[in-house]
This record gives sequence, C-alpha cells and structure tokens, in this order.
Amino acid sequence: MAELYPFIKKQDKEVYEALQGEEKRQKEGIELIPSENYVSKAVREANASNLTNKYSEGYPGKRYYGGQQYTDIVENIARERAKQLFDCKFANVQPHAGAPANVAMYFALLEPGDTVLGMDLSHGGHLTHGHPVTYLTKIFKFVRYKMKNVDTGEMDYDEMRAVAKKEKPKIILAGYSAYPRELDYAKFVDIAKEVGAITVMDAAHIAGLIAGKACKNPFDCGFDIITTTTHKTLRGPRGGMILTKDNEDIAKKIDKSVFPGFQGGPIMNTIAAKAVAFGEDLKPSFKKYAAQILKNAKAMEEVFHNNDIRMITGGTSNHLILADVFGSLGIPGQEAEDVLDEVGITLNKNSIADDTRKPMDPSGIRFGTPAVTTRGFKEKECRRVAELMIEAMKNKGDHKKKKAIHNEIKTLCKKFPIPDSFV
Ligand code: DSN
Repeated sequence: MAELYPFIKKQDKEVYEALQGEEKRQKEGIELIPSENYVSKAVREANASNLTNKYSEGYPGKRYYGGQQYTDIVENIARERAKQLFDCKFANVQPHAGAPANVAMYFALLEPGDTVLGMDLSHGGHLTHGHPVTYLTKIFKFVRYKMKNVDTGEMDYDEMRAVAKKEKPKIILAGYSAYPRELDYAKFVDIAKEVGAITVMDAAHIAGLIAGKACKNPFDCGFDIITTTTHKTLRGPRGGMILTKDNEDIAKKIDKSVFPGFQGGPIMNTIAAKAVAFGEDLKPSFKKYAAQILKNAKAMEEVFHNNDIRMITGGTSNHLILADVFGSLGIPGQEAEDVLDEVGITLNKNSIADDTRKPMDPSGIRFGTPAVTTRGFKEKECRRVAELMIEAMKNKGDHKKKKAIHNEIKTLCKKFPIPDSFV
C-alpha cells in the first residue's frame, strides 16, 4: 500500500503524527455519529487537488479573475449532477458548509426583522434555525414549532398553522439534526400557501437518503428550496449547497446572496470533490447504500426496543436514533459517550425532547448508520453493535468486560475495512 502523506511526513512531523493517529482511530473504531461518513479516495484526491491554488469569485462564465477554463468545467459538472440528483432546476454549490448555506438563504429571501418559522432545537431542529445563541436572531425573528407527541414523533401541524397565521413568517423551514422520522412535507406546503411563505427544507442530514430515493424528496411535495451539507449522507467533502426547485427569481437571489453577498472566493478544490461525490451518488449502487442505511438503523432500533431503552419518537424512520439513556439506564449522555469511546464506538451525547438536563450534560445519545453502512455493515453487524453498546453502558465500571467489547469491535472493523471506492 502506498505510504500516506509522504510530503507531510518529510516536512512536518507533528501534523503527520496527528494524521496517522486519526487514520488509526477511523480504521479501528466504529463511527456512529450520524452526520459523519467516509469519502472515497477519488473524493479525497479532488479535495486535495491543484484547484486549491485557484481564485474563482463569481460563477461559471462570469468570474472576476482570469484562468477559469477548468474551474468553470468543474463547477458546471457539480451543478448539473446536483440538479439531476434532486430533480430541480437550479443549484448553487459554493456554500462552504451547511450553516453558511442557511445564512445565505435567509439573506436572499428576508429583510431585517422578517420572521422564520422553524423546528425547535430541543425537538430536533438546528442552531441555524434560529437558536438565541446565533447572531441570526439579532437580525431576523424566529418562531418555532414542536412535536405533538415525542413518543411517536408526530409533529404539531395544528400549532404550526396557528403560529404561521399569527406571525406571518416569510419562510417556513423544515429539517433537523436530531429528529428520527420523516416530515409530512405536503402539510408544510399547505400552511405556507395559506400565509404566503416560501418553503425551505434543511436536508443536511438526509440529503443522501433523498438523492438515493430512500426518503421522500421535498421538491416532489412542492417545496421551493433545499439547503444541505455535502459531507453527511451524500458522502462528499465537507461543504454546503443550495437547491431551488424551479423559481428562477429565487435562484438568482440565492446566487447573489452566496456571492458577493456573504462569501468570497469559492473553495474550488472542494467543489471538484462535490462533483466527484455527486457522480458516485448518481450510480445505481448509491440507491442500495441509501436503502441499507435505513435497514441498518431499524436493526439497531430493534435491539434498543428489546432492551426497553426509550427512543425519542419511539424509534427511527431514517438514519438516526436518539436514545434516552439517562431515563432508561441511569447513565447520562456524556458518560455514555465516554464509556462507548473507551470501547471504540464514537457517537455524541444529545439533548432529548424537553430534556431536564443541560446541553453539555444531557440525557441522551444520538447515533446513526451512514458510516458503518459505507463500511459494508448489514443488519447482522448493526444488531451486534447495538448489543455491545448496551452491554458496555450497563457494565461501565467493568474494565475486563469493556476490554473484551473493545477487542470484538476491533475485529469487526478489521473484517470491514473502510473502502477506497464505491463505483
Ligand atoms: N454538526 C451537525 C450534526 O452533527 O448534526 C449539524 O450541524
């Protein structure tokens, strides 16, 4: 096997050693953070390519610098593939990540003081959907909707309609980072029509499931805009993107907002990596991958269910599970995260709906199957991982047991190496 990072090795020992350590961590551990994944070597090559040397402010055909023969080709490929994946007419592939994509979208569509109706963070929403700690709340007004029933995940659409009628939001925002069910997009669209709002889905978590046809496409239900990251279930480089179904006026506003409104030069090497990843996502094998993510999450749900561990919304219909480990096992989320880290399983502590504990020391853990599915795990392996997680949490003080679990995890990882390529 070719040596990793030979130039860094020669030039910068400290960084080299950290990268080697991370290589080992990723190889030998099980990644269950639902927003993480492994990209192909082709995506990594593009991300580390010569385009890192290039400035390309503007858009293909309309740039502020010369020498854009090849950047234009790459950005156009990324845009065309993105449009094909999501069945829409316009794509802006320049946002540096999901949060900047959302900020650019707000500034494209809103005036200061305008209102956005989005999902409450405590019920699964995201910081950029208007949490008071963000600067966004100094400029726009955010109002919220929640679940009606945290044990089934049913959203409170009546309350959503009532708030929309009272507050007259310009945007009704769907999407989440810790909600394990699908939304009823048609209901969002109905309510938005009643109050004249634009519908936006922040699909950062499930974009790959939409592109792989394992989850519904909000555009099919009448949504106007999708914002997303490109590095989660889409299995691309860290980055963002904004898609517009068919309204050219909105798409033009979004382009202007991303550049020059908000960002400077696009990160062209990352855009090349997005193009390569979207090429992989268009292959038939990606549909199988997306379907398997859901099957694997269901397999883990079954084990948690059989062990009487409470899951917010009762289980999962997507790639992630939010488990109330404090309520069910008496182990706080932070401690569960630490214990599982010790046995080679990485996930994150997470607040559960209406959590009485603090965000840095919450009741829950959030985990998901995109990365292990990339590794080739099927239901059998996912069931076993879920069993080992529960065993480790129940035996958190038993070092011998934890060592045995860690050894089993390492063996499983050896059997399923991280693939170089998916095509
Ligand atoms: N950090 C991402 C996640 O883990 O869900 C969202 O911002």
